Amino acid sequence: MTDTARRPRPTRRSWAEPFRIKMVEKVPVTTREQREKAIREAGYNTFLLRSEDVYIDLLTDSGTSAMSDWQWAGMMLGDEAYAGSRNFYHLEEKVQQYYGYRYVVPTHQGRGAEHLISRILIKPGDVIPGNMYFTTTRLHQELAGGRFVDVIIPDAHEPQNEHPFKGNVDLAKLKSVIEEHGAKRIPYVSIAGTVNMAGGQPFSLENLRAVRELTNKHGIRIILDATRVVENAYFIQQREPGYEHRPVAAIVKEICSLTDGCTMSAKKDSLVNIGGFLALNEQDVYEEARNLVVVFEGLHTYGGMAGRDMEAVARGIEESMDDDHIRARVGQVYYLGNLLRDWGVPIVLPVGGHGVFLDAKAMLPHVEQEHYPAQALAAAIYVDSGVRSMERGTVSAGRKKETGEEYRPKLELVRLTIPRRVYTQAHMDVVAESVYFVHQERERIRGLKMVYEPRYLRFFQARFEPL
Ligand code: PLI
Repeated sequence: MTDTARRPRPTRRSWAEPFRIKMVEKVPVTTREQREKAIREAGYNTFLLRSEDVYIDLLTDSGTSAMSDWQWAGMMLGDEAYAGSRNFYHLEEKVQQYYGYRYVVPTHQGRGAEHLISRILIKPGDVIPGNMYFTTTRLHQELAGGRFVDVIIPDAHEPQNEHPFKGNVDLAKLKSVIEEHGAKRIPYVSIAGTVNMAGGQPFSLENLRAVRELTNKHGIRIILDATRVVENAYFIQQREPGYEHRPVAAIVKEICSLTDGCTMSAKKDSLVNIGGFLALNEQDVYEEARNLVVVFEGLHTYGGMAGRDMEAVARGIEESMDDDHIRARVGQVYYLGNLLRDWGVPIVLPVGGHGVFLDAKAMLPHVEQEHYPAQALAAAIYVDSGVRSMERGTVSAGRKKETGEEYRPKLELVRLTIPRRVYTQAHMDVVAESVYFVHQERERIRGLKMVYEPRYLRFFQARFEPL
């Protein structure tokens, strides 16, 4: 649209972000030729691009948020004592206040917490049911000798299915997993807020309550992946009858009260660049975590974070629970998602909490799944506009632990992940237009072959060549 283009007169009132910008960072502008060279050198993997070659970075919402002036002010109050930092006690207080768990063990980020809880609770041969896998979570469960079993409702695997709570657990499936393996082989059920690999889809409180009732009967714990639980709570407020007038913070507390502990990557909901924690209610599990954190992360009052980082997390937790903040955060994701949906680009519906997920299978039916259509699509979008996205399909799913075969997930997606408080509506317009034009020319996109495959979490470092 040019400066002189006319817009139709308004028929509604808009909302705007509950903040204003007081510092900016220049973003690199590149030519198509430069981008073609950059993606070739990166082995057609957007993780291997240099950020200097990226215009709008929608690789992830993890650790990419803009901190507030209040968080930055907190950074200056870092107490860098090796032991007993006051920032740890502030963090502990905020986790107890907002999430409601009794005990807090800080970790450098989410996977540090996943490592600890997997090591403590999982014995070789155990089975961990969950509402769809997440890459690092499943890997730590497997490294501890366990096996992940997916018990999410089947609707979650269908991109066009508009079920409002696609993150729900299929209770019949969970029941049959318990019957088949016995409660003794199930150390916990793993429940994630706004399920990442399903497209950022929430569970309902009604469903979580039913899971709690069933697990209580069998004496099985629930461990929550609280990484994006505030976004999940926002969807409950918007969609679940009876919650429309509850503050998001109250809904988060209610969710957590139905679980026995959580792992947390503070790099998402909590608006920081680094940090995480494990929170628990059981004293003996906590004691073991406090023992192990010293081995793998750092002393139990810093767990791999600087004092200043813990202060930023403590303050970020409080900011993340604000209803105006979360409405604007998810609202921006919806702005992008609605544009793409209206322009006929196939995306996962409903639009998720942290990103818009393109359905690469629907977009590139001419590319076989074994030739990684989502990986190829992410590379094509980058070349078109310098917008960096991420594959969430076959490459991310990896190989089966038992047979070494590649998983063939039903969902073959490209994630346009929106960092919190970072980009403007104009950035979203540029992204949507790029995806639209790539969609128009989709028949030109060819598949890829993998020429280098790392052993763990291969999507981060794998390299490809065009077919
Ligand atoms: O990246 P970490 O280690 O702080 O957190 C791991 C992690 C755990 N659970 C979930 C649901 C995640 O999304 C997650 C990390 N996600 C990343 C890095 C992402 O780009 O989605």
